[in-house]
Amino acid sequence: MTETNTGAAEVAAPHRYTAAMAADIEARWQDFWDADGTYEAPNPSGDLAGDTAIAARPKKFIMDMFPYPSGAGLHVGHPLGYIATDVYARHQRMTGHNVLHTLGFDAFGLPAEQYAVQTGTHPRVSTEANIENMKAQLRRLGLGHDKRRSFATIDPDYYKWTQWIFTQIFDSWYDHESKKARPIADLVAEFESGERTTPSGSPWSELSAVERAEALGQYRLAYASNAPVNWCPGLGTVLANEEVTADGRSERGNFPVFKANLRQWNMRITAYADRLLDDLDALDWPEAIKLQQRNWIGRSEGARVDFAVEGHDGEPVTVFTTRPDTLFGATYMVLAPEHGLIDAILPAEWPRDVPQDARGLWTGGAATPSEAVAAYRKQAQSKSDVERQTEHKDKTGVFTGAYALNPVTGSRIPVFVADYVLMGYGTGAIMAVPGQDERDWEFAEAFGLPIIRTVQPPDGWEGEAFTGQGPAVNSSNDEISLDGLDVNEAKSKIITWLTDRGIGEGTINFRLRDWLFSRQRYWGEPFPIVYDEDGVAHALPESMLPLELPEVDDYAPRTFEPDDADTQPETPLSRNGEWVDVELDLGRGDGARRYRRETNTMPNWAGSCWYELRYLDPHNEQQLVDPAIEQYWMGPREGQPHGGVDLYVGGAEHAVLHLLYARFWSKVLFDLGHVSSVEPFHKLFNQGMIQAYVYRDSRGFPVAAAEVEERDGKFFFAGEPVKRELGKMGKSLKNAVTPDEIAVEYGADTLRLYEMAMGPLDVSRPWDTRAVVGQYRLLQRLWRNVVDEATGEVTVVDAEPDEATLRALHKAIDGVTQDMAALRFNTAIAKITELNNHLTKAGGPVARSVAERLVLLVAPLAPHIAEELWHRLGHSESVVHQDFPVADPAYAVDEAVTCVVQIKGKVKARIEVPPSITDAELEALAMGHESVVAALDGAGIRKVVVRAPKLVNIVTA
Ligand code: ANZ
Repeated sequence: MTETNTGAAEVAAPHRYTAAMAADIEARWQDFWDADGTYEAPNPSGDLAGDTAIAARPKKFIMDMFPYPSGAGLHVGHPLGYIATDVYARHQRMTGHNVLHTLGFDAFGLPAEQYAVQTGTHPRVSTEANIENMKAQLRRLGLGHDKRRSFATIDPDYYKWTQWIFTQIFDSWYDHESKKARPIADLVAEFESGERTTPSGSPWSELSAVERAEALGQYRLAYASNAPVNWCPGLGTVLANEEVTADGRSERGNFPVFKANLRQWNMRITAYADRLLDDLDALDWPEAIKLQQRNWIGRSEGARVDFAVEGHDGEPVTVFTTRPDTLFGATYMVLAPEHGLIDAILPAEWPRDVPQDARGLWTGGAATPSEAVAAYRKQAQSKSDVERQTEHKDKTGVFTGAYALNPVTGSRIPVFVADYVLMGYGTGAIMAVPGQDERDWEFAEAFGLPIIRTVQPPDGWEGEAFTGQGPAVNSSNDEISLDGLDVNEAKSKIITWLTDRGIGEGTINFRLRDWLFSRQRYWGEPFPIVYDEDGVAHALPESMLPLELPEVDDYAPRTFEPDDADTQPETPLSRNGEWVDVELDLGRGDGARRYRRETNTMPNWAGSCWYELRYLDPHNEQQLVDPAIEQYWMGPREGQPHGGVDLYVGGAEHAVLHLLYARFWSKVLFDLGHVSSVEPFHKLFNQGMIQAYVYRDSRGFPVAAAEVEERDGKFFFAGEPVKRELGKMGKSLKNAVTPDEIAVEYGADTLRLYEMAMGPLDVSRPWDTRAVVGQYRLLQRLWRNVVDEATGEVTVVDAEPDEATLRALHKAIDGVTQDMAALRFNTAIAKITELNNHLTKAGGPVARSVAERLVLLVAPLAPHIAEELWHRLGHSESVVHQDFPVADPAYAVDEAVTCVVQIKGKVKARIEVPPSITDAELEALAMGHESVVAALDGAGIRKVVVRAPKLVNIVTA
């Protein structure tokens, strides 16, 4: 406890702003705001319609990335973004906007399920308790949320609509001609009429129900397929790529992970790759995040080229290459170990021409090609994609015994299987050009394969691939020559040549993969899918939603011997026979039938893919969201051509997956006509992290940070010196600080101010409990400028402020206004502090007009004390909906500053300039000044150094 806020001083000043007084003020106003519905934003219609005058204002939809309700509760790092959006939202309310700001909970997730497995407590019970705890913590911060709009993703009337969206996605397909999703019924109609041929070529009428389902499955935006997935027997579940470490083990538990073919649900997000890329341009997002999304989508322009396989009349092997210009240098081929054509091209025996010296390496010591490939596949199965692609790792592979023909040189080139080629990218097969590709070079060196350069490297370039630009060499035959062309010219020439001969074409390839959507878990949304006797999947009609999770005793996935790759997952839901096997009438005209439910659950991402929409119309039972309400809050408008939330704040760790998935769902819903916004989030802002000091003793163990003492810049714990470093905040590092303890010690307003004052919002900053008191003192001085600490009387006077005070006031208003709009809350606080100090120093009572405007300036940042002072100043309406003060330009501009212009260090001119002048403006002004022009007298200028607003230094040649 610090002594500043308790003790003797209070007796002398019974009306001083102290922690106890802050606690009283804060609790009182929080109760008032709740009872009054102060933060309720009216909808234009529906059950949340309210004050029509407010609904007629321009809207602002301000949103946080909603939290997972963890059992550990909040530490002071968590609310940084929530406070920031709250300050911004309050400022927007005070500048004439109808502001929607609320917060829900992303509440499905693994921790609650694991806790259930350990303790038997139902995940719903522990999750709801955590939500209540977090709500109480958040309420103490005075966040101005419209509580009517809050929900958790585990609420059945929320996940009803998550399931409904799934059925919409399932029942649609992507029409690449009109470039949008359309109802699957349209596709059926095209198949029926013959306008579109079925994948098998047979007329639709002749297909069985199963064949029809298979045909549609190739088009549906949500489809089940047998795909190679990361199967982790030790955890009993399939994992996303992100959950697998670089050395092929589970991030959690460190168990081996295997590639296994399992039947899983997928979302065809790849259909939207182009639109997901293109629409980024109009979004107001940090460039770094846009770049990460672009890289993740990974658009590559290149070509597909067919290679015939010697002695094999079947399909050729098609490769994807970004460098078709290097085709003359393709001296071998590689197929991914999982490639479907391998078995068809394997000869029964090793050919005679396997080079003698490399025989052991090429054949892996196996008696036949099929044995060699089988052994190699087994070995490759246990590696992750990342591991397989690691550069400069020893390249492994085996010869298939087959040869392909290079279509331009006619050479026989050996076909290898090697794990540096991935099945999930391009066609899973490459033409290898060691002369121009580093990985191919390494492989060719290891296996003694020929290397032909097809791009001229610079002089002296030896011993490695040349991946740069240069003229083509060694690239002619009787029909075509690329020699001398640069890379781009050569690419387009060879693509035309290949296309004319029907053995290749230009294509675009994306790194983006379809989204694996099944999880073998209990605590997630059940799929609204049932299978009939033929195994055909059907979506449940809306009337059967929500499909609620069954009550179960056993939440655990079945785990297996960690090394047993041949096992199959058993989902917790599959053990509930009564829930799984059901008789239903799906309304398809065939009456009640027996079905089996899908027993996977949706991944954690599902609930956060559309939650912005539910905030708009949270109680709608008929529709996902009323279109008029959606249009009002989310619809496109000037400067926001794709519509979306006006400000979305959250951590940069969600740069890709959450944001990409949400964008994808948004586009599907738009295509199907359910929403008017194409994009969910127009402006995105990533807040920095609050870091914390970790103190370690001589053994390196963290000690309780709260008990560390500082003496002369050194740190001591229980008398022993400890070392300080910067790290994460959390229980394990013994440095977690909760908002509750800071609120008890100083009040929530001080906490809010401190968090906002720590630095620019997007920069990470270290928490320092000792520094919090600085903001507490600011509030005490603010209080003292309005209230007499001894009597509690308001001291302001109805007098005209002096000129200097007017200047200080309007400069502050002007600066704070700009800072608020730009989320620069730290500098806004600095300006408020300056104004407040000016008033303190001036002494004597403060003019009412100044005090009131100061309180309004503070209101977004420290709403409780502002509300209290506002009422004490005699107002009966809440400060929350007052107009933000407007600066009077006559007082807001600073007086001029004198700028000195020097030439070769000698002063040649003095110019009066505004203090806000930019370097460029100042340089132009100086260079045009008549004394400067005269002094230069046409001399050559070597350099101009500008330090706005005070100095311009011209260096002549
Ligand atoms: C021949 C070639 C010559 C290539 C050359 C590169 C340089 P990006 O840019 O990432 O799209 N590739 C294609 N499919 C692959 C797969 N499934 N696994 C591993 N590598 C694969 O990379 C495309 C290039 O990566 C392709 O172009 C192919 O190698 C390789 F001088 O083909 B290239």
